[in-house]
Amino acid sequence: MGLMDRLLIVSNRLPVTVVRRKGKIYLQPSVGGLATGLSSVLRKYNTLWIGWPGIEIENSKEDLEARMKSEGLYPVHLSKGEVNGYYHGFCNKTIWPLFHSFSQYTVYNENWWSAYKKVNEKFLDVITEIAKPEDIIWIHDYHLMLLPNLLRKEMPEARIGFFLHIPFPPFEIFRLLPWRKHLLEGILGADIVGFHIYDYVQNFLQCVHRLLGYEHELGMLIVGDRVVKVDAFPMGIDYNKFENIANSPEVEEEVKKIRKKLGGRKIILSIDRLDYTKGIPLRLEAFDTFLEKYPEYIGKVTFVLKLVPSRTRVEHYVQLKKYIDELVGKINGKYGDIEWTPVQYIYRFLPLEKLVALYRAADVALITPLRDGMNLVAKEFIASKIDGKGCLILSETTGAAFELVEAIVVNPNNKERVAEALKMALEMPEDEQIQRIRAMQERLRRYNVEKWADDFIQELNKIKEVQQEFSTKYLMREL
Ligand code: GDG
Repeated sequence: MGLMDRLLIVSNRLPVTVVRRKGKIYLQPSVGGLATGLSSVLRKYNTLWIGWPGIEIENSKEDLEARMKSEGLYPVHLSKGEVNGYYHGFCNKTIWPLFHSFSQYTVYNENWWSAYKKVNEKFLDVITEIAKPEDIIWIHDYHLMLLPNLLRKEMPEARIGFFLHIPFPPFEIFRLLPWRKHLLEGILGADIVGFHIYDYVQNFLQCVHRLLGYEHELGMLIVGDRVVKVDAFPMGIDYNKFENIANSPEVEEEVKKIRKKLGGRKIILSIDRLDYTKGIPLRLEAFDTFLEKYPEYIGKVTFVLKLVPSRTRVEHYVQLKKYIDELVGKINGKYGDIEWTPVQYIYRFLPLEKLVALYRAADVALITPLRDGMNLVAKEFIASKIDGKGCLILSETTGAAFELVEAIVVNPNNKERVAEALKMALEMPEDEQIQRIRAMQERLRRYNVEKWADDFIQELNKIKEVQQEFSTKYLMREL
């Protein structure tokens, strides 16, 4: 692979957002997400990015379009109606809940499905305009599950990879979807299909078997005359970035400030997007159970609950926010006094330096999603612990739990057990903390985000070779 290889990254959002202020239009880097995680990887390739710029406009201004293209950004413009049906509807209210096994929250709506199909086709149009046969095309996530096959039909020889960032649900859940076969066929247009962990790979292969009848061999499927490989690629983080920020004098200062402000008490930390999959109410209840069960900790420990607003237009999220506000108030009312607030609640996006300072200042990270494709927060916490001190409590229903085996792994529904885990974490001898954290750091440093992307692309290239061999054999058999 040469330096000039072109990599086309296709994802719902571009790494920039177009914002309209006082009638003028600006480009603003999108915060968090794929873009920041991948920035170090992307420098290695000649990367173009295709995605929605985050603003609902039918016709883009030409100068803006030109500016974006000069930076390798190719916008897919969506109308208000499309954004509603495809994004707020099908992605956020159908796929997101169902794939996280929240089938009771899942809404099935034929119009949203139509919008989803239409938007996937719009992405196709933008790609076919720019893609060349030798390009590597990497499609990301649940917003674009139809795209691999749409693209395959237009460009039969293309090199296409698909990676899903969220869990792939078990057959019993996936089968509930009226459009289940279309989605599987859509994904199978890729040459390589990647998931965070083997459980999702197994689920996917089982669905493919039960719904489409394809048997696999070691994760290889034969779809028509193509070989498709399905495999696990646990996503890593930009380890050096977190380590470096954690090491900076500014963060050092900030850590001291945080500790001082919290009166030198032990700090329990959690960081999430405000989402029902993250198990936030149960976590607060577990903290309540902890204080009830071990009253010696009253006044001695502060729980910093750091949330970012997310999908504030979806009713379930609005209700959840209200419920969390109430629970925080209830716990603070029950135990707090003038000098001590048990739960310190932050509901906004913080600059990365502040986030890393929180990671460093915390004694315990309490990360207990009900279901989470991977969970990068757990990995970032470990990377930021430059002195090796601290303890991670992680729920077994996250992808990250399969790698971070030195964490205290819990079932998030078991409040008693989470309360015990908190006690154990707060009382863990320092040498044991260091031993556990160093072991996890070793692994995360090696399998970082760069390695993850390299692995994925390498596998994609390999499978292309296997396909060529396969089609030669196939041809010979026919002769
Ligand atoms: C999806 C899957 C999978 C959070 N608050 C702030 C902030 N963040 C950053 C964190 C972290 C990211 O947001 C959250 O990533 P997670 O992986 O924890 O969770 P999701 O957003 O649900 O991501 C997940 C992931 O995709 C990748 O495949 O792991 O399972 O659901 O990087 O640091 N960043 C800043 N300020 C904040 O206040 N700067």
